[in-house]
Amino acid sequence: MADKLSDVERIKSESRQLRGTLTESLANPLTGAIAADDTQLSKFHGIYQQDDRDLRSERMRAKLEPAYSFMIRARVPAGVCTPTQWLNMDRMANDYANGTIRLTTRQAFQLHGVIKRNLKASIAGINSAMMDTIAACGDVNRNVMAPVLPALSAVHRQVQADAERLSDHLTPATRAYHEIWLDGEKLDTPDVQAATVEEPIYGKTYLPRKFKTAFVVPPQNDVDIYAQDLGFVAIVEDGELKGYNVTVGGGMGMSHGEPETYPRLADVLGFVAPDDLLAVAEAVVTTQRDHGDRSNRKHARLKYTIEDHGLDWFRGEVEERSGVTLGGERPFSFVANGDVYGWQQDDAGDWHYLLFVENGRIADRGERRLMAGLKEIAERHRGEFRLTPNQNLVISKVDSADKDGIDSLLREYGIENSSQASLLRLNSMACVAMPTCALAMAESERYLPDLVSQLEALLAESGLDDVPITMRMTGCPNGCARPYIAEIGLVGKGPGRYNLYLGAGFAGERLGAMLLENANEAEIVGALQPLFERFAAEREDNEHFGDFLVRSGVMRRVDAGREFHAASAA
Ligand code: SRM
Ligand code: SF4
Repeated sequence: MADKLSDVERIKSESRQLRGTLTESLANPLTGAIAADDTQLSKFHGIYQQDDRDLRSERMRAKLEPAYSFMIRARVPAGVCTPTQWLNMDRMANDYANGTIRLTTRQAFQLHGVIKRNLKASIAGINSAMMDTIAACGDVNRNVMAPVLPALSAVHRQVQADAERLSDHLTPATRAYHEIWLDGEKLDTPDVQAATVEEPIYGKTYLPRKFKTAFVVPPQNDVDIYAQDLGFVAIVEDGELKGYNVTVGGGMGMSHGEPETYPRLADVLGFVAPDDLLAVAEAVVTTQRDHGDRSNRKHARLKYTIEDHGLDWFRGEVEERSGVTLGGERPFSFVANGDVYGWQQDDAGDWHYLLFVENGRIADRGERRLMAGLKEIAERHRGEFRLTPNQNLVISKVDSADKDGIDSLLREYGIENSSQASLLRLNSMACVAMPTCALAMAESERYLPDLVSQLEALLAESGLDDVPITMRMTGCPNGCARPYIAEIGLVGKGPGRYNLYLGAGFAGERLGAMLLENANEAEIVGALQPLFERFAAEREDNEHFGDFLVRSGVMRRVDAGREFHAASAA
């Protein structure tokens, strides 16, 4: 007998294409929360119910319900947004949220702290600037990522257009979003429901779990293609886009103490021509829809479907469903998985400034006034912005005549890269964690900057301050900042306690393994200091920290996710 379906499957199936009782929940004045089932459905609309964890015990003592508020995630396909959209997001953040904007690890915007009575106005406000939040979360394809620097590739525009095309193709068809948030025409009557066709790609119960897609142009792996459920690696020959290597089955999430869950790097499935892209992507999605595990959500991602059935079986399904025979993998290689900072000029003569945004938080802090500075830049800028997959921002398509003006604004607001950051900081990322994330076990965004300061000093002492090292922290093992593919990965275990993972590849092509479990700051710093010293003494030309740790035998090499825990225990 098949295993019992998870409760989220029931909620989706009874939801009438994601409507549930969201309208009633919003209208209920007695609580700042929405109904329990609706908290699952709201995710498909880009909304998470949260509560301020800093205030939890105080509110409990006062016998008050938790300080409920909502996180809203706005999709930005391929990361591109206009200055008008930026200004709109700035306004939403100030009018309805906590006055800051969060740039995410998937090129999207997040607003935190929106209370229930402001939810509808916020979503409508976001949509008023031609941006939406549908499918930013939930068991569907999420924001499709693409590289951000046109200067790095002659085929950039084509790849970006393909990413946007695929994003449109995989967006859910339900009208529930428009009805609930935008006062669209109500289609939710019994007659209309009977006539409503099911979602053409997703069906009645959508996917078994979240699904993530990205495009990349080698040699920069800025989207971390190996962490994606579905990836497209541009193959460029003689300056022409020939097509893509398709990758499948990447993912980061795992649970502490549950070795049957693990981070996994994607495999290359084969090569596809640009014209067949949508058919192949859709076949990957529907294969996962039909074969993904719907009983155990911890085993429901595409990575486990592939582990369980095998890559050859999966390729066969995709070829049969799409009618496309995939070609053999074409050669490619990556040099780094971070961002390339500063000014770059593209082949059309436009300039692009990749701006460091520490942990993606746009806020005014002391001398560094990112929120105010970017607002003024958006008011003057005539090009675009691009959100990067590493929580940074590109001021994009700047005319040569406007470049000095942007530079002086960056200086005036104290936000230019050179004044802010060491190489370690520039290559660091932290997930949100406390106080908003319900799943956080430890601090991340609020703590990483301090730890980086301590490690910067150690690196400088060892003469390593000119060596880029990737470092990522998350408040729990879900891996939202992709820590298992950073050379130094820290994953929250409890308050002030982290697992330390080392030995991953600088281009995100190899997993790290655990060196310390449940370690405090002193133990982490104490373990890294001698390794930095040894690295400085024994480093080969241009060798990266993760590569050194594997070459020197300090850490075991981990390529396959299923070996992750065994390597960590060694
Ligand atoms: Fe994530 C859940 C934040 C990228 C793996 N993630 C969450 C939630 C929504 C917590 C929750 O379910 O209640 C976090 C909200 C925190 C808050 O207060 O804002 C959250 N994830 C984030 C963001 C904002 C981190 C950031 O600092 O930028 C990223 C938003 C991306 C976006 O715009 O869509 C974010 N999350 C990721 C990534 C990275 C990526 O996609 O490249 C991963 C690892 C890749 C992957 O999916 O395997 C990731 N998030 C997870 C997981 C574990 C999934 C799994 O397969 O086990 C969860 C928990 C879950 O789904 O049950 C989760
Ligand atoms: Fe929250 Fe964990 Fe994701 Fe950090 S990694 S944002 S703590 S779910």
